[in-house]
Amino acid sequence: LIPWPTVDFAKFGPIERRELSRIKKISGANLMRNAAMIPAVTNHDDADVTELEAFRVQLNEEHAKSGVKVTMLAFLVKACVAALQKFPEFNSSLDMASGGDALIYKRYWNIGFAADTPNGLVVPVIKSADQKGILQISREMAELAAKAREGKLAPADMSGATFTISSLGGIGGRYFTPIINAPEVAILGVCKSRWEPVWNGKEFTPRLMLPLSLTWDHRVIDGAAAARFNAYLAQLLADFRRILL
Ligand code: CAO
Repeated sequence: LIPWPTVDFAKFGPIERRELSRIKKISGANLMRNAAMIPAVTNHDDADVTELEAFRVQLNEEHAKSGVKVTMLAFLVKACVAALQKFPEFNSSLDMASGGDALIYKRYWNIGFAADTPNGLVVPVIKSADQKGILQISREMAELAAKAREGKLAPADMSGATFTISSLGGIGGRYFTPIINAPEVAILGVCKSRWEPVWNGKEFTPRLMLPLSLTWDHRVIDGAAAARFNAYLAQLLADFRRILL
């Protein structure tokens, strides 16, 4: 590689130098390794969450006094666990002890979620998400996100993830290409849902569509499997009863 350009910016105008936060220094090195070393591809899709959003609003009305806010992210965690169970290679890691010649399939489902904090990005983990309900996941997420903002996450809160979700749904955007959190082999990026006219065979109807972006490690996963994973995830989000099948 040719050397990084060094420019004396002060020659062109006033400047100010600020040290990167500790979190940014650590995550930057990890992101650079993961972006450079993983042959990553991203598939984009949309999920019809019209009914799910209505259900979420209804749940929040029913639990208004409990102090728990049910979020779309909690449903995504549960739907991802079901998709990871159906497509187990997405919940695996390359066995680097053997030079990457085998896959280690994890029979536990711990879901990391990217949390934005004043000091940078951290990824707390919902442990054993397969064994938890939507209300418990929502409660734990709120607690972990609060700890993250206060800089109080312990290393154990941020370790052991088998898959990560990065949601920009509360902020905006359409699609993005998240970087895989090694040694995981895939990550789901989620953006803000919006009302769109969708053709139902007879007419256009207004549907709430959630943009999904799945980035996957091409050493482990093929494009067809990624498209199936996204399609299944979208099916679950469109009709959450399917999670029982
Ligand atoms: N579509 C539309 N609206 C959405 C949505 C979606 N996909 N996801 C959340 N929202 C809404 C919520 O319903 C909420 O609305 P109300 O305040 O009206 O109820 C609002 O957006 C804010 O949501 P939130 O951000 O507080 O909650 P969350 O569960 O969606 O996210 C957390 C929690 C911790 C993930 C989030 O605060 C955060 O840090 N996001 C940034 C993650 C990030 O930086 N990712 C990029 C990593 S790569 O650099």
